[in-house]
Amino acid sequence: MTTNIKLINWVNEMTELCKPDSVYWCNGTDKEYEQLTKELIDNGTFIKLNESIRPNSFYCRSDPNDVARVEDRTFICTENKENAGPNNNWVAPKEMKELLLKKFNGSMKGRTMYVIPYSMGPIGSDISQIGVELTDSRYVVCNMKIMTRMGQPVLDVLGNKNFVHCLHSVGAPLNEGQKDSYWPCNPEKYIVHFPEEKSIWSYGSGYGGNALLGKKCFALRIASNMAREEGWLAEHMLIVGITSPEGEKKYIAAAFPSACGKTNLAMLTPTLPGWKVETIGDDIAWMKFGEDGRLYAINPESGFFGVAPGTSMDTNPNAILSMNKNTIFTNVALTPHGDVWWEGMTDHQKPEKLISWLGQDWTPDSKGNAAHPNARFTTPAVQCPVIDSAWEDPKGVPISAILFGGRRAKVVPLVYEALNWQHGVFMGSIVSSETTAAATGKVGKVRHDPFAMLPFCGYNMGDYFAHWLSIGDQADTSKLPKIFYVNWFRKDKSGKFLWPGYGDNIRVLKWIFERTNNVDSAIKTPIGYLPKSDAIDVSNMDFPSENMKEILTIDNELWLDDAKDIREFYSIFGERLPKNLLKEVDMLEERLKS
Ligand code: GTP
Ligand code: SPV
Ligand code: MN
Repeated sequence: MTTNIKLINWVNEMTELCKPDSVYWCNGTDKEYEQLTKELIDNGTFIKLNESIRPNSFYCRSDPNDVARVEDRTFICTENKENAGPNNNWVAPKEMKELLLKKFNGSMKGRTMYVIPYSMGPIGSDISQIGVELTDSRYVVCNMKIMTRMGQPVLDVLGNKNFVHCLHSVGAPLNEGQKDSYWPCNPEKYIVHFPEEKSIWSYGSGYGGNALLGKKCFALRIASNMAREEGWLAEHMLIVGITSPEGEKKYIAAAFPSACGKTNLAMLTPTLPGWKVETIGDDIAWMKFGEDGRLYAINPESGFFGVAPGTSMDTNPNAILSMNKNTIFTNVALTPHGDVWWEGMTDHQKPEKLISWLGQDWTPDSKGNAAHPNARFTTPAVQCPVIDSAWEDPKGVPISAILFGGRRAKVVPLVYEALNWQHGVFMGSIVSSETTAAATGKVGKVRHDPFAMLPFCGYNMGDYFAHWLSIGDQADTSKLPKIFYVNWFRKDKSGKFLWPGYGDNIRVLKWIFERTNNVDSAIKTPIGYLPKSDAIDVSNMDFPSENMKEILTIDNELWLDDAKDIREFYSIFGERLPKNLLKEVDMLEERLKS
């Protein structure tokens, strides 16, 4: 329990507004989780998976219209529209509050309102932040139990301090006697942030980043505002430890857009002998300067909410092994033995008759996918076989390199390195990537997604670029991470991936690792440093040298087209775009033309 008056008053006010039948304060115990999963089974939301195959795990289908983040329904409500920027949907706070008060009025009727105190980051660490989510979804409580540290221990460290107020309702009140849906939600959705008062109001969706408010809403959109005010970074990045055969260990962070390979890189199984990769986090990094002047990163989450399709013992065995117990699966397919299946899980073996994510009979001859492309597993990070021993270290881990990347079938080479910090910030700002199923809307369309933060930066992206530049200005340059850009997704003319990716990405990481030790293995090109022709280790792999040449080739004409496109993209930020980034485009063009 708590004596925090702010919290008690807020819970009372929101109870009055949302009118739930009852209020329940989550204590975070396993017993509580057991009770909630039982209720979810009774409601038809969860199906218990076969205990002898996958202990304490659950299968869940969402409403087919509530399967991913809704970017067009996501809002940043600042007093001044300019502060939200062209990268965000904006409505004036007063107007939005009025609208939301109407939506939330009685929105929890017939349901329980759960109070979830949670910590992003290890409980009690200086770097950690506390939020409280009020929700009428048991599914959300169960996922928050895995994804965050939650319950009574958080209230104990919160004491009388303030916290991020997170209100969530699926927007499906129940009349007396009305039977609940297996996945209650509302066709009208609002994912709303008030960065100035540090609060989040989410209405209508029960899925992923729309509803688990600690993740994108808090740890990125609200935290990016805090980070800017306080001089640190809240980023859409994985964090990974890499140890060389000589026993030298370094940590790197990498920002790729949603469904572009963070979880896979975070727990990669190296195909190069002697190299070791260990996981700190797979989605979000909070980075601050340490006393030694280096950037240190923590993973604010305690679980993985990972993309299921494409995950197999071949591509990501550590993910498969992480989810062998205590896991929630959403929108995958169900096997006759009470286990789960998805596209890409068993490439050597056709699945038997399944029940699809839509609840229909499915065989390999059926139309459509068995699992939704954005089907996900929610699993505790501690279960990852290669979790790093420092993953909960409140100091964080020192970062030696920062990678940016995206899905680009053409133009962008396998890897290149920034000339300096400012050029690296430029590289982050020009990330563009084909859209994926992680958000609703068209898939496969190339769009600008600077720093993989387009949907997650909680303020004007022009100011965000300036913040990144200022991080470089504050620092001792020799201690800053080196910046790289990678692209695992180059395709040949027939549309096949040129680079095998996954475990073979260690070969690129090896080059990056060596470059952070200033090994002379690069040539200067107009876009940055590229690996010398034989610098990427292709030992014990069948990779034609023509292919290597192709994925390391720069076509100046295509890059000049890209530069034009970058100028156009930059223009939307007007005065807020740092002049030094425009200078970087000028210099890029000059180098490409000379
Ligand atoms: P979010 O959780 O949405 O932020 O996604 P993510 O960035 O963690 O992406 P994830 O690692 O889950 O990968 C998304 C999809 O890309 C999966 O279907 C993977 O199989 C595929 N993928 C990941 N890495 C590679 C790679 O190196 N090459 C290829 N071709 N595909 C990859
Ligand atoms: C992403 O879309 O980047 C995710 C999934 O990590 S969600 O939590 O739904 O945002
Ligand atoms: Mn993500």
